[in-house]
Amino acid sequence: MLDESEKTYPPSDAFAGTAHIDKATYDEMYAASVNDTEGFWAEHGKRIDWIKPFTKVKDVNFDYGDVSIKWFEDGTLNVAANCIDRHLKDRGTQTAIIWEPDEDGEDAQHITYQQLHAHVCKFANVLKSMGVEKGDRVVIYLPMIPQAAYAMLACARIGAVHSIVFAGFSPDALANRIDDCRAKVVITSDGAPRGGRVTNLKDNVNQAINHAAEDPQVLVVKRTGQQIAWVDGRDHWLHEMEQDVSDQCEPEEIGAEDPLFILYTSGSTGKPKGVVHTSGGYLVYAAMTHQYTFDYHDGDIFWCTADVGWVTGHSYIVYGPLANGATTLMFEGVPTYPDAGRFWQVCEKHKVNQFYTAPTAIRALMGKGNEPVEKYDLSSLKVLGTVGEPINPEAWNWYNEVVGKERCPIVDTWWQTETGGHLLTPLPGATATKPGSATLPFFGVQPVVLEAESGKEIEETEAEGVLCLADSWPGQMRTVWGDHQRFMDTYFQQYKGYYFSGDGCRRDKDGYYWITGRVDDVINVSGHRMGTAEVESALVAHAKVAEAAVVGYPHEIKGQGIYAYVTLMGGVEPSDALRKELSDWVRHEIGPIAKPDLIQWAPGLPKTRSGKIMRRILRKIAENDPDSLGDTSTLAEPQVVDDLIENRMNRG
Ligand code: 6R9
Repeated sequence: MLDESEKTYPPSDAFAGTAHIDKATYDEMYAASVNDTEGFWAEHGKRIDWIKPFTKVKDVNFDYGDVSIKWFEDGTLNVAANCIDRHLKDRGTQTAIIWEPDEDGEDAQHITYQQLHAHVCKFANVLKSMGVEKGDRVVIYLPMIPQAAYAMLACARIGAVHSIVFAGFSPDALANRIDDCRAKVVITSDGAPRGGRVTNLKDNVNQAINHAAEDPQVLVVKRTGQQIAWVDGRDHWLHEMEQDVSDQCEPEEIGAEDPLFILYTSGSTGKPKGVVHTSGGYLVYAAMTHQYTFDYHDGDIFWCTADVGWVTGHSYIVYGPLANGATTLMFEGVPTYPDAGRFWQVCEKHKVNQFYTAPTAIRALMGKGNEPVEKYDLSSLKVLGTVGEPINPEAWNWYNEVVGKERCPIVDTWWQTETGGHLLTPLPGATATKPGSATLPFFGVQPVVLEAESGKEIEETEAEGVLCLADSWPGQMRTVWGDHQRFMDTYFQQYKGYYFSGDGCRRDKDGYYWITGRVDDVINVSGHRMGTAEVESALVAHAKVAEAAVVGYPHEIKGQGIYAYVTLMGGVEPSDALRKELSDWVRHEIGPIAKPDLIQWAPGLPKTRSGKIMRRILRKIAENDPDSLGDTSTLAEPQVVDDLIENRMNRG
């Protein structure tokens, strides 16, 4: 649990003095944004370039059964032109992307806006030559290399819809996503170096396409030069295809509500959902939050350490920063390779001004002591950000003191794949922060706290319940790819008239929000969302497993770990070797992030008489809190629980 510290950290006068937004401005703009939402966004929608300016601002209906979300709907634009072409006149020779490779011995690259333009145009022409047209889907399965950004922007330029699949996902997970969006092309690389090891990405793609129903073409970026298996006619080298195309490509005119990308994310039930973001509102929101949340100024070097496979990488490595004409740093590696000083070495080397990472990385590095941080000159840093999960005050304090030298405001940004950009966040020149709190809403965002059971809105300032949003904002997801009903069922059914975030929260006497974590069956492992149902279905797909139930438990570094209760098939003997076999199986089925941390053999699972697994009880056992199981009177076989408690894996 977060232990609330009463200590607050107001921005210094010096910081507030030069910031885009100070407290008075925040108060005034926030009031305007909720009192006259249309007027506010009509104005701020102009921060991007429109081919045909919008005349309608907002057309939103949150009523279950009829949900429809449109922003700037009659405007047209091109997202890539906003991220590249419009900067060429004034900052063509400015670095757009700094690329820092996995090995610190390999040279970093500085890609200017002019060069970015040429790369993206060529890439777009290659896609066109492969038959990709406006509205077609392109899956991107790449390491953190500049070509990942080129690929995204190339799709945006021609109006194709990209769907990035994190390179850590397995061939099966990739196959499901290729099939769900019916991808025409998959973009990958021969291999993916990360932390000194290489993943054979092209191999994974070969396997995925073998399993998939779809038969996409494959475009391959040469990254490692390793040997790969090749299918003639289907596979193409990017560098070969680029030889035959021009470095000019006219941007397509795209409707504001045409999809920009699909990004799959885990929910509490079923397969991952394809979250759909559209072009106009998303870009306005990503750009505006990037500028204000990080107080980004021209010439600053911005580094978001996320992978482009997650929404954070979409909004704050690529679209937000580039729409603002920023210099964005893209890092191929991991925080602990070659050693625990890598982040700080990169900050020093590239004079990073804003640094944005996840609590799990902060905790892992905090565990390595202060020395790896203190070795480097971090005086360029101005703002520190966190995202992905609640940050415990201890990690917050370390980040503030050891990394930021108590000079850099910390922005704890709460948002989701579904929200496109920050919803709750401090603005560094405006908001007094409290360690562990995501503080206050961004402009136009109307958070409400509802009683979980009754769904009643809690009017008092101090409140605890589930976090919902009372109205839309331009960066909101529009639908689930191919399944609008599922979109409505997931986000608008339980609490009518609101967008339900799936998170619990508390609002304190100052109106500050404290996220308490998911209230559904989603666990947050190192800031990555994992549906317990997904891990369970992988486990039961193993021939030796009869039944499985998966819950989260507190994990010192990862935030939450994956705890699996497994009932074996009759006659199968439990063993440590089998534990490893099952862990590896899940890793193989979904990917390393889904691998259970603890597996407990369960002769039976606690169920209600109607056969529903009582996860609440399993959670308590996994949290090593068996004394507060609560009401167990509906259990079909109470003795099952005694056995599970007796043999629990997590004794704290
Ligand atoms: C951007 C991103 C979303 C879920 C979200 C919540 C958790 C994200 C947080 C946070 C507390 C923060 N979360 N940021 N919890 N404080 N600052 O992470 O998107 O991968 O979709 O995850 O992550 O539980 O609902 P996504």
